[in-house]
Amino acid sequence: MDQIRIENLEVYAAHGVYPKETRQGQLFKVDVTLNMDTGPAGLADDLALSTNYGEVSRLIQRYLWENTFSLIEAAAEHLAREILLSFPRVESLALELKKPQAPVKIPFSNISVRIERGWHQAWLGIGSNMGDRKAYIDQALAALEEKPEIRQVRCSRLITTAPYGGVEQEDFLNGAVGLKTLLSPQELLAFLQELEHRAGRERKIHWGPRTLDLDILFFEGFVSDDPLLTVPHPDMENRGFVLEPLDELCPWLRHPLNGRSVRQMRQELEKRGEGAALRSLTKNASGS
Ligand code: A4P
Ligand code: MG
Repeated sequence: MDQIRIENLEVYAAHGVYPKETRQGQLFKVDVTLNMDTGPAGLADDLALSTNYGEVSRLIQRYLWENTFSLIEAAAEHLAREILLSFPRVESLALELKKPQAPVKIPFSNISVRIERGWHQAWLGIGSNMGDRKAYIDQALAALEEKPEIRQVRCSRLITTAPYGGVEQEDFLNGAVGLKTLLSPQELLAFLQELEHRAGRERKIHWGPRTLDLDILFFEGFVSDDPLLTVPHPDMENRGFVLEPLDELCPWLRHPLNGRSVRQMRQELEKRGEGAALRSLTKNASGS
């Protein structure tokens, strides 16, 4: 990807663990590489289509001056997020925060922290089978849209599906959601659980009825078998209620573990006659 780079930007700030550092402040230097498509701005020779490196520099100076952190890790983390939130054309960045006057009693030329952060593509499953199902789903979508660290939220059509998994319960309304986020997979899960909680969800029966269920199906290249956060979401190849909506958004997406695309997984499921778990497909799925 194209890059805009700022090197050795000098700012005065007061980050540090020792009282003297936060009282007096010291010199910091910042390198930042902004990854973005500079093509449109380059072709049109138009700053409005690019990211203004002067504005980025001033944001860095202001942010590091106005906020005080003990650790340069924290200063870098928060600064990176601030830049990504403020300059929407930047897809990802590398940021190095240098502390050349750090209080170390041995000669050194530099001490720094370097991090890489950016927007990640995630795919969610969304479902409800209690109360006003459509309203619960719409509220969750609105909350996702409102979260600054989430953007480009796109929801598939909602479909009515028969319950999967052997628990006798009402039909579900299911959909899939694509979004970009600055959150880590764990932070995204915590936010989804907060939305489930806001929808009054109670965890009584495993696989049982719920006002709102939000699952992380895929999160960019992330793979985890931690029971608290398993990604890709297990068992999706057997679930028509996951694959059919997902197929509408990203048929080409490959499962990183089994190597099959969403379209292939859906077709294989339907060949086994199990896609028929889907009872009806509704464009404007109505409420409960
Ligand atoms: N967890 C682990 N990985 C993830 C992940 N990728 N995304 C953990 C979200 N959560 C994840 O989930 C239990 C635990 O899973 C959480 O604490 C989280 O840390 P839960 O939502 O409390 O319980 P659950 O939803 O009852 O269990 P589970 O295993 O998540 O069930 P599923 O897979 O969500 O399936 N039939 C139809 N037609 N439509 C449905 O939507 N949904 C289910 C539930 C069953 N049958 C269905 C449907
Ligand atoms: Mg769940």
